[in-house]
Amino acid sequence: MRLRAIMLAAALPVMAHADVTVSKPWMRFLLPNIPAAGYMVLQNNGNNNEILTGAASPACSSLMLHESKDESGMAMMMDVPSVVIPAHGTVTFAPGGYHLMCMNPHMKVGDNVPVTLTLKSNVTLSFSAKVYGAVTAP
Ligand SMILES: [Cu+2]
Repeated sequence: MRLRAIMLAAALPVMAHADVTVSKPWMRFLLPNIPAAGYMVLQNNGNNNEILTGAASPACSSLMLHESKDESGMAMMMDVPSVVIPAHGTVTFAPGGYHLMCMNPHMKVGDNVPVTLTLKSNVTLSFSAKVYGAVTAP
């Protein structure tokens, strides 16, 4: 029974821990010398705010929390130290907004890249993100 439970868990594309779930994870990869970007939806089903504080992937030399902003017509991108996932709320990482920035990406289109997110509560969320190219996106 125990083995069966483990196999079922491994078959799920997205893992849930604590009260936060990750859905629709994907990466956009262009070229090895251009940072790749990671996107997903974080949902907090709990009664308390959760705070995303970091991300990591073996496919990236570092994986940072970034936010794109449009400042008077200029597309800007900045590091963000943390992202609040409000109680009973969602935060969407999507092109033009929050994203994971993958430095020195080691991946190719079609790969499934392991990603781990860390919450301030020390909970980690591990999942795999499918890699898409410039044109194709889910
Ligand atoms: Cu960025």
